[in-house]
Amino acid sequence: MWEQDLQKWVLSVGDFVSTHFDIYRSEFLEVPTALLDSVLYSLNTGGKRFRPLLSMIVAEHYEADPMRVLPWAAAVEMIHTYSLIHDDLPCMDNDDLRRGKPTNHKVYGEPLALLAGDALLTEAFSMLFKFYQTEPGLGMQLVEKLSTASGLQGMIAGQVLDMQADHTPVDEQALMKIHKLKTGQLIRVALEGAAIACGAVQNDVLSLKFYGESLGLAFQIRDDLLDSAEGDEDSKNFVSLIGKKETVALLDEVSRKAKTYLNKLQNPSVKLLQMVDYNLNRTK
Ligand code: GRG
Repeated sequence: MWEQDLQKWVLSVGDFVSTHFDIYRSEFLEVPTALLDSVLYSLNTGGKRFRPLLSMIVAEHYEADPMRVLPWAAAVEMIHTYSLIHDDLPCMDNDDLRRGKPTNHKVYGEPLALLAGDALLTEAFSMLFKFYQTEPGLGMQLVEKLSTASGLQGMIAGQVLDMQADHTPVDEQALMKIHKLKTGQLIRVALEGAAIACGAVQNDVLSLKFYGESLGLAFQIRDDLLDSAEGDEDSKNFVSLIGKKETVALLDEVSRKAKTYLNKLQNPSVKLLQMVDYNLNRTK
């Protein structure tokens, strides 16, 4: 039932990002149609919108005007989408399918897919400028949060460590570090940035940040369990490293930790608690 309740945010985020790019189609004719098609293909091919959903639940929690957070949520989703397009490229994972559909480069070719990812990365920050320029202090803070989480110290660092782990075997601690950076940072910042945009008290911002860090790790552990169940398990999967039973126990422990941070919020959030359970039970 609560998932149906959240479906409106899934649709809103889709509409919001689509409108953003469609404006280029109608008003800025120098933007090539093929580029917009490639960008929108990946933005709108059945992603779960897990990160923007978290942002919008935070907006609900603080009873904020959705438009205060929606551009932030969309910017995070744009960064996430770019990372998937680039991750699928032949020079990275060389994947043919994503979400059960041909990957961006399989449809649009490698050069355009690369550039669609670049455009999404750049446009995410343009989105922040467009919607938060009237509050420059907030806007700059959001730019700092998103660039740090997705860049050199965040997601990209995690991706590089992940690549290096193809040649040098990792232990459990090293794998956790990779996932905290590669997957966890963007999930964490989706929550933290939304709390900042809503003007949450500092203690709440911190609690949501720590909740996000644990949830981000839990998200990746659940992903490893799902990959393993599908026979898609490499040496960097928690299941191959520590075993299935231990991975399930680790997921349980990290999920419980995420919930403890929610207890520290000024007001409880049932929906954020449910997102931990959603991750525990998700099948895709
Ligand atoms: C910039 C090349 C490059 C990589 C950055 C995030 C990342 C590193 C690569 C993406 C590939 C990947 C498998 C990352 C692990 C995180 C993860 C499980 C991503 C999938 O996220 P979901 O399940 O995706 O939220 P949907 O399809 O629902 O949008």
